[in-house]
Amino acid sequence: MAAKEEHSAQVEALMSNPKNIRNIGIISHIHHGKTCLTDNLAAAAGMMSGQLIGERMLTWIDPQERERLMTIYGATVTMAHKYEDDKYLINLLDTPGHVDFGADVTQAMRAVDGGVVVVCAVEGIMPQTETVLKQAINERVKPVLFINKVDRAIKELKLTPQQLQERLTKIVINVNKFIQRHTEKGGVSEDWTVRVEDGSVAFGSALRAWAISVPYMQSSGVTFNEIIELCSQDKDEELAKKAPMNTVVLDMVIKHLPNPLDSQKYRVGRLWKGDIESEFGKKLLEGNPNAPLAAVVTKVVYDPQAGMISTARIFSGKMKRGQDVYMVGEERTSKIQQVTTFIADKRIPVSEVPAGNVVGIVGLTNPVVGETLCDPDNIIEEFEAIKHVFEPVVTKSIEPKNPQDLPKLIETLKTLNREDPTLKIQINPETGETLVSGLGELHLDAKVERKIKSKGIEINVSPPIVVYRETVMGEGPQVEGKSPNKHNKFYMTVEPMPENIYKAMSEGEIKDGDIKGKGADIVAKLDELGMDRVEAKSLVTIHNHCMLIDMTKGIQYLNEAMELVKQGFKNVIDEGPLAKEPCSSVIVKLHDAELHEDAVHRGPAQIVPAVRYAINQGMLKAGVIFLEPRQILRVDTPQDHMGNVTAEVNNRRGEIIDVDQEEYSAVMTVKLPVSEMFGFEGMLKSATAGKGFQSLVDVVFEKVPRDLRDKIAKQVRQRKGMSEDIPQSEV
Ligand SMILES: Nc1nc2c(ncn2[C@@H]2O[C@H](COP(=O)(O)OP(=O)(O)O)[C@@H](O)[C@H]2O)c(=O)[nH]1
Ligand SMILES: [Mg+2]
Repeated sequence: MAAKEEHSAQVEALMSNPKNIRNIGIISHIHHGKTCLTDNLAAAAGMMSGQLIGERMLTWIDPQERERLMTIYGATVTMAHKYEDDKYLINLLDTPGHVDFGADVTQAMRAVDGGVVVVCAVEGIMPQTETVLKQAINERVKPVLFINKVDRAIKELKLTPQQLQERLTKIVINVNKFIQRHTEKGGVSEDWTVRVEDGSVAFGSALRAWAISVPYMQSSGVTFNEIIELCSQDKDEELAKKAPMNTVVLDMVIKHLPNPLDSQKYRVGRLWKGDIESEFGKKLLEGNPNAPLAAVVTKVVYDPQAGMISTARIFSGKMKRGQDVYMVGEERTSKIQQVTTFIADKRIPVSEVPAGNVVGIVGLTNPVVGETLCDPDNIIEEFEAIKHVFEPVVTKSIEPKNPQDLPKLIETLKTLNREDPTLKIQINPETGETLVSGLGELHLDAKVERKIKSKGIEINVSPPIVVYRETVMGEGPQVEGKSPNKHNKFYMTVEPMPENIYKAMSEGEIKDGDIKGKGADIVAKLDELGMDRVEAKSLVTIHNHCMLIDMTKGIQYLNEAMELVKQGFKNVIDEGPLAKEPCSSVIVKLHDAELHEDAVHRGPAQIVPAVRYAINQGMLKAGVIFLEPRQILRVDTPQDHMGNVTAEVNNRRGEIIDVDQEEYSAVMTVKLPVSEMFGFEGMLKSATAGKGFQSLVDVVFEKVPRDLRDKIAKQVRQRKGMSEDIPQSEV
C-alpha cells in the first residue's frame, strides 16, 4: 500500500474509537522548540526521514516561515502511536510562539483537549509561556510540561547534575504556581498542576530526539546521571536510542491528557451557549457520534487550488463528503466537498469523520473562524466566541499604487481577515483609505503586506500609526440637539462608563450589539455589576464598548425613529468629536425628545444630525480625552546595561514597573506607549551590545496626559486632512 493510503486506512480505523484519541496543542514562547518537537514526533511516526529533523520543519508550510525561521501559521499533524499494546490516534497542532501570531494559538485551543507546554531549560518561563498557558486553562485544555533544550543546559551551561536538577525543579515549581493561579477552585482544573513523579513532566532535547521522565526511568532503567554523561560526551544518538523522545512524550500525552469523551464532559458547559441539560446538550457532553452535528471552525487557510480550507473540531455527530452543513453565525447552508486529516500541508481525504476529531474541510464557502456548524434541519445554539488575548494596536494605511487595484486589494484583505481575525480592517468609503491594524509590525508585514504583494498588487504603505480612543473625563450637562428643520429635538447626556462594566465588555462577558427582546441576560449582568436596574433595562445598544440608554417614557413616534437615533449614536462613537478617532467607554443617555408627527419631517437627514450634535457637544462639554495603547514588556538585559535601557524608557514616556536582578542579568518590566515604541527593539539591541531582548506581557489602554491632548489631536487631524483647529463646545 502506498504511504498515503496506509496512513488514511490506519487513521480511519482509529477515528471512530474516541477513547484512543488525543487532540493536543504544542504551545510555548517563541523558539522554545515546538516545531522541532512536532517534527521529531512526526518523523518517529514514520512520516519523515529522521535525519531531516531540525532542518525539515514539516509544519513550516509558508515560504516566509523558512525565511524568518519561525512558525507563522501553525499546522496539524495526525499520527498514530502504540502505547501498552493499544493503538492511539494523535491530532497534534503545532502553534506559533510569537505574540504577533497569537490568533493561531487561541483558535487551536478550541480544537484540542490537552496541551504540551514546552519550556526551554535555558531561558525558563517567558511571558508568552504564561499567555498560552492561561489561554489553555481558560478553554479547559489540560497541560503537561516538556522541558526542552536540556542538551544546551548540560553542554553550554555546564551545570552539575545537582545544579541541573535545581534548574529543572525551579521551572516545574514556577509552571505550577502559574497553573494554580489560573485554575478554577473547586472546578475540574483545580488539580491540573504537573508532577515529575507521575510523568506529567518530561525533560529532553527535541533537536537531538531524546527525552526522559520518571516513569520511563523506572521502566527502562536509564538514570539521570547517565543522561548527563552521554549528553556531555555528545553521544546524543545513543541517548536517543535509549530514551527516544517520541515514546516518552507521546506516552505522557496518552497517560495524562484526556480523550475527547472525558474532556467534553467538562468542556462543553464552558464552550457552548446552549442548555447542557437539554436532550441535545446531553449528547453533546458525551460526544455522541450518532447525534446531530455540532462543530466549531478553528482555522481557515486560503489555498490557491482548493479555495478556503477550514479546520474544525467536531463535538457531536459526523461529517462526510457531500453533506450540507448550516453555519449558525452566518445563517446559511454550505456543502462540504471533502473531509480530510492533515499531515501539515498534505490533506488526506477520508470518507467520514466522527465526533471527537479535528477535521479538515474543503468546500465551506466563506468560512469564519469560530463559526458553529450544525445540521440544516437541527439548528443549534452557537459556541462561545473565540476570545483573542491582545487587541491590535499597530495600524498602517494601505493604498494600491494603481487605483484600479482597489477592489482586488479589498477582496484580498477580506480573505486575510478570515484567516486571522486579530487583524482589523477599516475601509473609509469616502476617502478610499484603508487602515489595517495588527498586533505588531511583524504581524502586518508577514500577514498583510507580503501577502498582498505576492498577489501582484503594488501598494503604498504608511509608517505605523497609533489609533487613539476618545472618551469623556466626567459627566456632562444635558444638551439639546435640534434637527435642521427644527421640528425634532433630543435631550441627551454623556458620562464615562464605570470601570467594572468596561472590563466585563473587554473580556467579552457583555458583547457589542443591539439588545434583543428583553435582554434579560444583560440586565442581570449589569445589575450584578452595580448598574441601576431601570437604566440597565433601558439599554438600547452597545457599540465599541459604548452604551446608548433610552431613559424616556411614552414619547410619541420615538419607536419609529429609534433606528436613526442609533445610527447617529454609532456615527459619533465611530468618529469622536476631537479627532474622529473611535470612542470608547462612554455612556450616552437620551432623557427627552420631541418628534414631528409627520414621518416625512423626521427622516435620516433630520434625526441623525440632531442626535450627533447632542452627543458631540455633550462630550466636548464633559471634556474629551484620549486613551492610548500602552504595552507592558519584559526586557531581558545584562545588568551593566540596565542604565541605558532605563534612560531609553524614560525618554519615551515609559515607566519601569519592576526590576528583578539575577546573577548577571536583569529582568525589567516596563510600560511604554505604543506611539513611542517604534524603533525600540533596535535601540534595545544597540543599548545592550546585542544582548537585550523584549517580550510582550500585556496591552492596556490608558489616559494620555491632558497636556499632550491637543498636540496629538492636531497630529491626527492633520493626517486625516482635517483642519488643525481643535473643536470647542458650542453650548
Ligand atoms: N540545542 C537545542 N536546540 C533546539 C532544541 N529544540 C529546538 N532547538 C532549536 O531552537 C530553535 C527554535 O526551534 P523551533 O522548533 O523553531 O521553536 P518554536 O518557535 O518553539 O517552534 C531552532 O534553531 C531549533 O533547532 C533542543 O532541544 N536543543
Ligand atoms: Mg514553531
